[in-house]
Order: sequence, then C-alpha cells, then structure tokens
Amino acid sequence: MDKQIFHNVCPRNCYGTCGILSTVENGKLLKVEGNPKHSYTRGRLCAKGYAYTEYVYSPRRLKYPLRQFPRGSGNWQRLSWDEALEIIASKMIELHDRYGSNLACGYNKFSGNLGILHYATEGMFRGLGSYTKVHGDLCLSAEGDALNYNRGRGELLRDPEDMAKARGIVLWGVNPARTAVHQWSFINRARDKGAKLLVVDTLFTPTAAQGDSYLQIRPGTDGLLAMAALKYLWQMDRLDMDYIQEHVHGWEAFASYLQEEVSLEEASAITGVPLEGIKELAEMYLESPCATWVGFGLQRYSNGGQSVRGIDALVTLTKNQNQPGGGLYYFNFLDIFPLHIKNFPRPTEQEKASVRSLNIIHFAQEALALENPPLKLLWLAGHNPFSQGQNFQYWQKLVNQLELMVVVDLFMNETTAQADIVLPAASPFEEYDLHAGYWHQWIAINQKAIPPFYEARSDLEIARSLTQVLNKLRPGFSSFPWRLSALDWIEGELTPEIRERLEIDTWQELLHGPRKYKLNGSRGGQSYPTETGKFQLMSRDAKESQLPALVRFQEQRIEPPYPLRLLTPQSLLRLHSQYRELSWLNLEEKTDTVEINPQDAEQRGLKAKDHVTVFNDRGSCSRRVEINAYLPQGVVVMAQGETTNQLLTGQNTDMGIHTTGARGAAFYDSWVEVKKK
Ligand SMILES: Nc1nc2c(c(=O)[nH]1)N[C@H]1C(S)=C(S)[C@@H](COP(=O)(O)OP(=O)(O)OC[C@H]3O[C@@H](n4cnc5c(=O)[nH]c(N)nc54)[C@H](O)[C@@H]3O)O[C@H]1N2
Ligand SMILES: Nc1nc2c(c(=O)[nH]1)N[C@H]1C(S)=C(S)[C@@H](COP(=O)(O)OP(=O)(O)OC[C@H]3O[C@@H](n4cnc5c(=O)[nH]c(N)nc54)[C@H](O)[C@@H]3O)O[C@H]1N2
Ligand code: SF4
Ligand SMILES: [Mo]
Repeated sequence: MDKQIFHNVCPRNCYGTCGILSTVENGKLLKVEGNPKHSYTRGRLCAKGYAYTEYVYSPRRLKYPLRQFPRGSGNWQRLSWDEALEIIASKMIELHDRYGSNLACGYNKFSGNLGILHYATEGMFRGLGSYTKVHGDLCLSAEGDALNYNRGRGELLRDPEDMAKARGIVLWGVNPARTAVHQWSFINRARDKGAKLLVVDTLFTPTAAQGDSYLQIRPGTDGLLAMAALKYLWQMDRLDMDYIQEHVHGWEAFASYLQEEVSLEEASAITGVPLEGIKELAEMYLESPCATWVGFGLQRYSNGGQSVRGIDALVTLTKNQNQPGGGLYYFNFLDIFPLHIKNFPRPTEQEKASVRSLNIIHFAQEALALENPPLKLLWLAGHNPFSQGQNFQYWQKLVNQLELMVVVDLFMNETTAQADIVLPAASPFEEYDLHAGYWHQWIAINQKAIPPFYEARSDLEIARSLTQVLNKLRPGFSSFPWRLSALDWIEGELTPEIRERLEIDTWQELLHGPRKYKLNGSRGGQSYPTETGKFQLMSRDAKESQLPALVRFQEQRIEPPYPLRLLTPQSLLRLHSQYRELSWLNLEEKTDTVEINPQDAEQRGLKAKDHVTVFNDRGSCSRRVEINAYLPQGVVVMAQGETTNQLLTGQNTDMGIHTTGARGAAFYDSWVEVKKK
C-alpha cells in the first residue's frame, strides 16, 4: 500500500496544540512532522511531539481492559470489553437502586487530552441525569479573574504570532524555552528587528539565559515590582495623564497608594530586584509596542491574581495595550464551540435532576464529605491526581471508600495503581477529534490515521459503548446520544459562524488541514466591557469577592512554616507525569534531586550528591543534593509530581471563581526543610 499522509494534532495541555503531518504505511505510523502550513507550528514539533512514533507503539501502552484484585495489589487480570463494561454498568445500576439516584457515581477528568470530543466523559455522566462532577482547574485560574476585574469579561485575544511585531518583549514568569518552544520563532523575529528581551523569573531558566536582561525576583513579589515600575514612570512624568483620565478608572486612589505606600528602595529590598533593574523594566514599557507575556508560573501563589492585576496595570497605563504586537499575552482560549457533546438536550425529568460538583483542587477531601449518598464509583480520565495533585492522604481515604474506581489511560501510573478497572485509551492517531488551542488561533480536525493499538478505545467510544450496555441492562438509563459518531459530533460543532471565520463552506474542508480563526478585529484597549467602560484600577467586583478593590501589591499572608520555599516547575521532556515511559525522552530529566543555593546548603552542612530528606509536616522525600549557585537563597527546586507532590501544602490562589468556578492551586506556596540522611 502507498504511504498516506494524515492531519493530526498534538492534544496536550500545552501552548503548541501543534499541527502534525503523519506518514502512515500499511496502517502503521512511520513518521510525524510539524505541518508547514500551520503558521504557528511552522513545520516543527517539540521533542515530545517527535517521540509520538515511540509513544504510540510503546510496549508499555495498555492493550486491554484490566481488573486489579484486590485493589492496590498489582494483581492484574485481563478482561474483555464486554466484561469490563458490564461490571461497571451493573455497579452503576446497583448504586442507583440502592440510593435512588446516580449521585453516588462521579467523574474527575482533567487535561490529558484537550480535544473537544474528550468532553464525551462529561457527556456520558450528563446522560445519567444525576451525578457528581468536577469543576475548577489545576493549571490556571487566578489570572482569568484578575484580568476580568481590570478589563471586564471577554477574551484578550492577542495573537501570539503578533509578538514578532513588538519592539520590546518582557517574559514575566513564563519559561518558553521549556514550555512553549514554538514561540521562539516569533520572539526571535522581533529580536532580529532590534527588540530587546527582558526576563523576570525567580529561577535562572533557559529562557532567562536567552534574555538581554534578566531580573531575578523573590517568589510572589511581582505585584510590587510592577507597582515600583509604575511609580518610577509616574515620578519621571512618563505616564500620559490625558490617556489615563480618559481610559482608566480609579487613578486618584491608585496614585495616592503609589505616593504613600510604594517606595522604590523598599520594593527593591522585598523583590530582590536592584533599583537599576526596576528602572530598566519600567523603561521597557516606553519602547512601545512592548509585549508582556505573563505565564502560569507567576500565579501559582496565594497572591497570584493580584500580582497579575498589577502587571496588567503596568502594561495598560503605559499605553502598550493598543499597539500592534504590544500588550498583555496570556492564555488565549477560543471559547467558540457549542460543545453539544456535553450540552446535549435531555428529557425534562433529567434536566431537573440534581448534580453535585467538587473542586478539582480539593476533590478527594470534598468527596469524603459527601453524604446521602456518599461517593461510591469514581471514573478518572486524562488525569493523574496521585502524581500531580496534592493531599494524597485524602485521596487514599477516598479510594478506601469507593466500591469501584475506573481509570481510563494509555499507560499505568500512580493513579491506575489504585484502580479496580483500567481501560486502555486510544492515542490521538487512533481517533477523530476537533481542536482549538489556548494560545494561538488555529482550529483543526485530528484524523484517525491508524487502527487502534490492540483493544484501545477513544474516550468517546468508551462513553458510547458503556451507554449502550447501561441501556441494554436498564432501558432508558442514560440519555447520552451514543449513536452519534465522532464525525457527527465534529460536524455539529463547526457551526456556520465558525465556518465563516475559518473561511470554509463545509466542515469537511477542515479534513484537508487546519485553519486559522479570523477574529473580528481587536478591541485595542479603547473601551472595556467593565462597569465603568474603562480599565479598572479599582474594581467593585473584586471588592464584592472580598479582594482588594484597588490594584496594589498584596503581601502573602502565609507565615512560612518551614524555611525553604519549594518550587516545582515544568520540565522540558515531560508533560507533567507523561512521557516517562519513553526512552527517547529520558535523556536529561532528573527526578531524584533537590536543587539548593550554596549558602543554604552550607548552613545545613550539605554537599553536592549528599543523600537528603526533604520534608515538612505533610511528608518526606529522599533526594540527592544539587548545588545551584543561580538559585535565590531560601528557594529549593524539585521535579514536580510523583512523590514530590506529597510536600505541597494545598493552598489556594486568591482568585479564580469567576473563570473556573474555584480558586486555583497555589502550588508554589509550599515550604520544606532539607536534612542530611
Ligand atoms: N515541556 C513542557 N511544556 C509544558 C508543560 C510541561 O509539563 N512540560 N506543561 C504545560 C502546562 S499544563 C502549563 S500550565 C504550561 C506552564 O508553562 P509556563 O506558563 O511557562 O509556567 P510555569 O512553567 O509553571 O512557570 C513559568 C516560570 O515561572 C517562574 N516563577 C515561579 N514563581 C515565580 C514568581 O514568583 N515570579 C516570577 N516572575 N516567576 C516565577 C518559574 O521559575 C518558571 O520558570 O506549560 C505547558 N507546557
Ligand atoms: N508540584 C506541582 N504539581 C503540579 C504543577 C506544578 O507546577 N507543580 N502543575 C499543575 C499543572 S499546570 C497541571 S496542568 C497539572 C496536570 O495534571 P494532570 O493532567 O493530571 O497531568 P498529566 O501527568 O498530564 O496526566 C494526564 C494523564 O492523562 C493521560 N491521557 C493522555 N491522553 C489521554 C486520553 O486521550 N484519554 C485519557 N483517558 N487519558 C489520557 C496521560 O497518560 C496521563 O496519565 O499538574 C499540576 N501539578
Ligand atoms: S507537547 Fe506541545 S509543543 Fe510538543 S508537539 Fe505537543 S503541542 Fe506541540
Ligand atoms: Mo497546566
């Protein structure tokens, strides 16, 4: 058979959402490459993307449904799909008959695959009428609310490709050298035309190493740095007061705050950024258009949202938001699809059924508190909470309470190890799907390019087949429209309005390759959908949410219970806990070290390679010491996930309720001590 080329999409929770061209021969995936027609991916993938040919055929991929008996024993038995689905369906029906509703059944799904058809898991539960669901987000939350308070609801819609037009770029708490490698072609295009690159990060990252300037900042103090930069510009008479009068609400209160409470010297002492650094940063904003990219790292603090409000004020008060290529870049989700797969119409009595919702960040703890009925069946998909979550003691208790725990995944991991039944998920090459990124503006259909690996099924196929079994055992049990295929759902999502913006007549045209979604012009920062129609330095909504009404620096209120702050950022060759199985990606990742500053090490009598215990009142981990002279004092770094996350303290970010239904996870508000073994 001839070689065929298919269009695929990397579905990870990643800035890239890359367009892939897959070469297939005799049903086998031979090669993957970036789609050159995709103006964001531009013919490239990251190392994880290029490893898909290993990923798809990895001998460690799950091939069949499996049952573990007893739970946690490692004693796995192969099941047929019929057997597995019948066990699950019978348990659901039994729980329904015992409790008189399906509330004892719940799911917790997260970001393993961000394809639209992966909402099938939500749809499958919605079909039950009553059920227990999940809300909130482990990844981001605070920034969305922060920007709503300042600018009103609505998307930012900065096309990241426009960063190429900027005359100055500030990368603030973002590490694209690891987390968004494709952005470099746009950053470098701007630099080729003379743009300066300034990086603000607590860690001297590979991104910082690329900067013309690097400002090392103490964790959680970015709001103060932004305030100090604004104070400096104001003192130097470099703010356009006419513009501020016209477009900004709350200037008077803000000005008296700057006047009375912000001192450059004090800001320098608290942030650790020297005075010259504060001035250099401030002056970047006078080189309009200046692009500021605020990453997710910055907001993983109990004052993270308030820090973002401050940075946003710096961007806007210096008039950069209006400039082509300038302004604030952040998460840029095209929230355009109707998502019929999780919003399909149901019978009236089901519409009235009650649903319980748990915050993903405190899922296990909240689940344990449920009564009448307790949670008895849990379905996990696209999520590895036993590695990436926190508060494992609650998770363990929850597992003990469950009568059935089902996990859908492609590989065994810390979470499948706790399951009764594990169902093998299809890889992106084995299913149709539809994708919109959360950073660029490309929309794409992911084609089914190869047959499923052994008995793997997509989350949609699993939802369809379980629904069928439920309705066979108990007619009318679920209203999930199981007859609809992947392509039926995709057709329904590509509404006439969306097709118009993609400049296609029929949805099938998208099968021939991704398209860029045309925006209806940009708002340009002239008027804001806020209560006052202006950019708000003072927000009534914020005040009503018991937050500071004014944009200002918010000190962290937590008294550090241990001397060293633990940072656990993303790593280059992992996507959180994913890809550990692949030999191609196992070159450089160190998961057994704790990086520590030389003075902190000396105080504790530690030398490189020493075996140590990193601990707090939550738990303890064995690690080897790595001395890192670039680390600020008082900060240690460990790879996230696995055992590390037992040390997290479960704090919330200050904001997030409006955007995701719950405040976010302040992963970096965690503290530890290190001692020699
Ligand atoms: N290779 C790879 N790429 C990924 C991922 C991955 O796991 N691996 N994960 C994806 C996902 S889900 C996400 S959410 C994104 C996240 O990607 P980014 O938005 O880049 O966010 P983080 O990597 O969490 O943090 C960015 C930087 O913030 C810095 N930082 C921490 N605290 C502070 C602070 O107080 N102030 C300042 N100024 N900086 C601080 C960290 O040192 C880090 O370098 O990456 C995505 N891309
Ligand atoms: N310490 C610390 N912890 C963190 C963070 C941090 O900065 N520090 N960052 C947080 C962030 S930003 C995030 S986004 C979360 C990520 O949290 P998770 O989403 O739980 O992380 P992953 O390890 O990516 O787990 C996704 C799982 O989905 C599976 N999967 C992939 N494709 C599919 C599919 O098609 N179907 C199904 N059913 N499963 C699939 C993968 O194999 C993997 O097991 O971690 C958070 N945890
Ligand atoms: S992990 Fe991110 S950058 Fe890498 S191929 Fe996937 S979407 Fe692209
Ligand atoms: Mo994330």
